[in-house]
Amino acid sequence: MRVHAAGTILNMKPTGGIHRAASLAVTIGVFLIGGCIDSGIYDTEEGGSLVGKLTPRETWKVTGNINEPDKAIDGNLATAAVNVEGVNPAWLTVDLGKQCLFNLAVIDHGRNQYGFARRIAVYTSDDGKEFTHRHTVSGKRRVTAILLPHFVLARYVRFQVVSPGDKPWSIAELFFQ
Ligand SMILES: [Ca+2]
Repeated sequence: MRVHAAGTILNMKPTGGIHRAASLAVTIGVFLIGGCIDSGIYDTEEGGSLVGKLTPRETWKVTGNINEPDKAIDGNLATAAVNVEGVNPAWLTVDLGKQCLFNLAVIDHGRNQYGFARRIAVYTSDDGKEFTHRHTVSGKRRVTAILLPHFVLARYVRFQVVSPGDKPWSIAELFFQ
């Protein structure tokens, strides 16, 4: 029994070490690539947002077929990019300025709390031309948080309405982590 117990311990030690090393490597990788910039997640200067930052919002660019797409990234929750009636499918693409690793995208609908799409799809791209579908989820009142099934390394993120909601799609601000 003693030998067996000792063997178990000996077997466990290297495994644990490998796991710790792998975990450390992932942590370092996420820190170096994923953050793009090092920032506190609970940053009161960002209006108390619970979501971290990838690249400075001021460096982002946005395009889309909805009204005033710039309002989706102006750092002001009181302003919003709003879908024009009859535009279908509505979409919005954010250029983060450089490739970042992330697995969470958040659409804050701001004052138009019912301005969520019934179904919303997320695509990503490295060059802004070829996009890959990453996930489709149901929109939510007030805030639609989209947790991607896998981490994605990408520079461009496109949100596209699959099924419109009762109110015009409204994006007060976008967040990524
Ligand atoms: Ca805004």
